[in-house]
Amino acid sequence: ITMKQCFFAVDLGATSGRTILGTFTSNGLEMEEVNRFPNRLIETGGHFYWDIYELYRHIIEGLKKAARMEDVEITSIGIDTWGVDFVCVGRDGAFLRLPYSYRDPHTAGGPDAFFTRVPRKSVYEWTGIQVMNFNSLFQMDTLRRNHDSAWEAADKLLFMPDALSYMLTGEMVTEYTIASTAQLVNARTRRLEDSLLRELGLTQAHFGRFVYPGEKVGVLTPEVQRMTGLGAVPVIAVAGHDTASAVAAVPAMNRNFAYLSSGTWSLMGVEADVPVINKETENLNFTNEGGVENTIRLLKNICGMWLLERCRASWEETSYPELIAEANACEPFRSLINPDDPLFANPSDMEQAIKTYCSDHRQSIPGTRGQIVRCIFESLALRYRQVLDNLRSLSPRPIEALHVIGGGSRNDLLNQWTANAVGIPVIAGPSEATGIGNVMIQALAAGTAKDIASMRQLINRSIPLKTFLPEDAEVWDAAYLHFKQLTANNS
Ligand code: LFR
Repeated sequence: ITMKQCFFAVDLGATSGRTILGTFTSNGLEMEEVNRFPNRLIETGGHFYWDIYELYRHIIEGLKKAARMEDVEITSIGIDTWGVDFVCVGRDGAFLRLPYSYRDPHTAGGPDAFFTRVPRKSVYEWTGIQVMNFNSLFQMDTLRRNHDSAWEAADKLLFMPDALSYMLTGEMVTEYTIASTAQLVNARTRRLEDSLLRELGLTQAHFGRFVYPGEKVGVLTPEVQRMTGLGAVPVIAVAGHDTASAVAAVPAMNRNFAYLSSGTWSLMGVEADVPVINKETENLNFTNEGGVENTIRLLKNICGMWLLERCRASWEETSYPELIAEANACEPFRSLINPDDPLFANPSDMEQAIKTYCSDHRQSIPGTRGQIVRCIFESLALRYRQVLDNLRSLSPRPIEALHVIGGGSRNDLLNQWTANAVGIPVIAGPSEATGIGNVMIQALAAGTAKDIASMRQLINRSIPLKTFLPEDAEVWDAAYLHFKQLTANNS
């Protein structure tokens, strides 16, 4: 029997996780899901945590299942996750507490507290990272100020993908793309910035070996080998940040595009060759996160499907097609929200938060589920236009198309509205971009693939994409004027 050379991708989002086997065949890239599981916030004692042990258990289950598959040989394993969160590790190598979730409100006011000691301007000039309360820099500074016991006992800090690779291999690394989300990496030197570490009472020794996408972390420990039935399979540091993996998998044939990575968050941006750090990007709070092949992801976080995911949780998880159909049947532009209003960061009742916003802004209050969903989608499409308008002036290249990737790219209605709002073609897919990007970096490391550009073309050929052309320009222009007034004081 000939064995298939497979790459095992672990892709963890803030709402769900999955493991996938990726194989290069004569038809291009084939992806097969191994297991899928929810990832939930755990609220206790006034804080929100992630259960990293539960995530690990699901990964082990996935590996076990893959090990039992016929004709499958796992060449390597790669892990990507959401950004910014980290684990404190004690001197004996044990985790000191479950990692805090970036949705924990303990970082409220964190940036301003930090900027009393280091000017905001310097932090932005070094890192190029958008200021958001939950960046690891401010999470860490909050723990430091609060004399958090895990923080005070920590010998090492591991970002989520690196912490999971450590559980599989026993080796500690700090991977560049995930570290860049921390706001601790200098965008130009592409290393941890000492001036920032010092303010937190840290040194480089508090972190694992610094690696770039494609470097080997280690091999499965004997313990993991025994549990899974696999051999000493290597674990590769992929682009550990899920968004970096997703952007690697944009199926673009040239570089004149913007992307929208659509999941719990909507990340909209362009690919740049060097950091774009200037007054304008600082004022508009655009970020310069580390990408694959030395690229920079110049982008902005937009609150994305989180708005709907949270509503759905109180609607007995009604299916997306059903909710989309209900939205489509409602009156257009009845009420709009600013998706990035702090009200929506982590409300106990999202539906109520949306109603409150509409009433505070003297608009019709959405009453039905369809009206709520319509309000979310129309507002997102208009917010995409606003951010894309800003991107056009910041981008080093013209923007001729918008590639929508990730789970949200399966939403035809939102894709069409996005095209209507932004006025350029929207190309939707692949929905599993993050997993594909993860596999791509492993393939590069194994020498199965040459570079990102050629793999993007391969994805373009092997995965069906849908194109949406702009329609109804006048109606959307009018709605956009209204949206701009609503959001006049935010960037
Ligand atoms: C998307 C993402 C974003 C990051 C946010 C929080 O999954 O990684 O890029 O800003 O989650 O970590």
